[in-house]
Amino acid sequence: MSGRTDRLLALCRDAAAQGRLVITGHDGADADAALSCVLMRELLARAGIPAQIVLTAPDDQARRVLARFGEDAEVLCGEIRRTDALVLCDHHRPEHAGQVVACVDHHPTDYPPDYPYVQIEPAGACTVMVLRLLEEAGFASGARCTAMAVAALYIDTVALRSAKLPPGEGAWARETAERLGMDTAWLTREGLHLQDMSLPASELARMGEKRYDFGGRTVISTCVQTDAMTEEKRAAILAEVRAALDASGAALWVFLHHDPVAGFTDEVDLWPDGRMETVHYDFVASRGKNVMPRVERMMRGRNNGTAAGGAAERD
Ligand SMILES: [Mn+2]
Repeated sequence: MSGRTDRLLALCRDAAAQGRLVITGHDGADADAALSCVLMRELLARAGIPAQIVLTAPDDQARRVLARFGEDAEVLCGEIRRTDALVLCDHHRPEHAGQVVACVDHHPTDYPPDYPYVQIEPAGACTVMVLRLLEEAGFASGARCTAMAVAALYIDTVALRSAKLPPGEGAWARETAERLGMDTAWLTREGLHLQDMSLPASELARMGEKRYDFGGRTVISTCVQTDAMTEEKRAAILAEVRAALDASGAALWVFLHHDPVAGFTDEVDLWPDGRMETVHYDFVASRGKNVMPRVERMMRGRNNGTAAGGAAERD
């Protein structure tokens, strides 16, 4: 048992003694959010702490991946109550009422939250962080938990291609997948998550949607992974993003186009005043590691509510 797992488990034990302890991922839970909740439930269960997973609107991929591991997404869905104590996985800003006891996350921020237990570290997948906590707490992680962490890693890092993958984690994932006889072709397909570009632009514009609150300003981000973007399609998608931004009242919309085959990311920032700025990365950028920390600094760094600014404010 390490100092931090002692502390985490003691906090969770206290919270569970006083009411319902809920483990949750971000809204529109992706595979990593869902799997990290499953491993967190495992950690707490091994320590004899009752807790329940509550997911909100898990995406299709999360549902598929959960099913592969014998977990029914429907059973894990529900509503978070004001009186719940919360353990946040794969995010660090609560999206629902409730008292946050702990967060375990791999989205770096210059503005960490102030909960009794905060663990935000660079990692390819949050599920890997929770796997390490299981091991640190002295519980054998077992093939099933390890396989869930490997699957989350493939899926959360564009099949081990994303810049957020720390050194060594890709090799660990490949070796472990091999050792456990996992279906790496399936993992790679899920990880690349190449979008069906025949979908309407209005749908492509909303893929992978996440909302952020940066000091009271709402930022929305969506992303498409494809090796088949055309100029025409891109213009149509950006027109839909522009319309969605206008309807949303958000302060900024960050649209990401990842091409995992050619190995680049284009970030398009759309502002309510009509400006549009593109940042090109000559690698598959990570929304959590490369994009949003800079956007957060940019949004929080503004000292008044005007929409002015842009390139000069960026670092
Ligand atoms: Mn994640």
